[in-house]
Amino acid sequence: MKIREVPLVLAMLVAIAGAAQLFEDSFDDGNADGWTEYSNYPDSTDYYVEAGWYHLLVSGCGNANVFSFNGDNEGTTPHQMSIPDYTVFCQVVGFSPTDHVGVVGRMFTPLADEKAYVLWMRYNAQSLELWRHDGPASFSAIATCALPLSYEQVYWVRFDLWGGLLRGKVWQGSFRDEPEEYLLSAYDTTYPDPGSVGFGAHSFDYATNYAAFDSVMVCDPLSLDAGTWGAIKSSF
Ligand SMILES: [Ca+2]
Ligand SMILES: [Ca+2]
Repeated sequence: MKIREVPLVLAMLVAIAGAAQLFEDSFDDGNADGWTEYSNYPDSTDYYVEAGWYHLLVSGCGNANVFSFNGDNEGTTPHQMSIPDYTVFCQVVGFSPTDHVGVVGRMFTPLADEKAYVLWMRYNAQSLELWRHDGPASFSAIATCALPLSYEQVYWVRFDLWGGLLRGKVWQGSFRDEPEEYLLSAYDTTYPDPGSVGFGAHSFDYATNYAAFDSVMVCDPLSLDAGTWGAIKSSF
């Protein structure tokens, strides 16, 4: 396990960003309370928090997925977001031989309907792809780009859902190393409701799907204008 605990970055961002923050979880309390776990093979899953990272696993099945969902509106199950436009940040690690590790926005309830936007890191295709999921086994790639991806490497992911404008970035290093340019973007208004945020792993083949996540932050885009964001990031 190469991933390590890095609580300082998130703590500082929360302190500095203040109102920007709609939701965050760094899993540093050792649990994933509040998260709703979902898999199409629920009996073959394992979920646990270790060293401040949230691990999700599904093994021994074909075309299997494993996910977990949350949001700042705790009045729903799963928790949903309170507003439809937001930016999701998180840290991601994928483990061999998982095909796909994804960050999810606007996940529709009930979860079994599998309607959402997912920013997929496709380790098998060495690409970043934004898919609109319209139901089990029903999806469309609405933006794609080539992206070298390595197992056990920690990546930061940023996923914007601002109205119909959907954009993604992936980078290595620290939070403040975020590149200015997005890797991909699309315009799609099929799912305008807040839904839940989440993350997970999937493979088409019969495989173990295993990924870990940390430093989840969901921000209000109105607080992420260039000036404010630049000031936050330059301060640590
Ligand atoms: Ca917790
Ligand atoms: Ca953590």
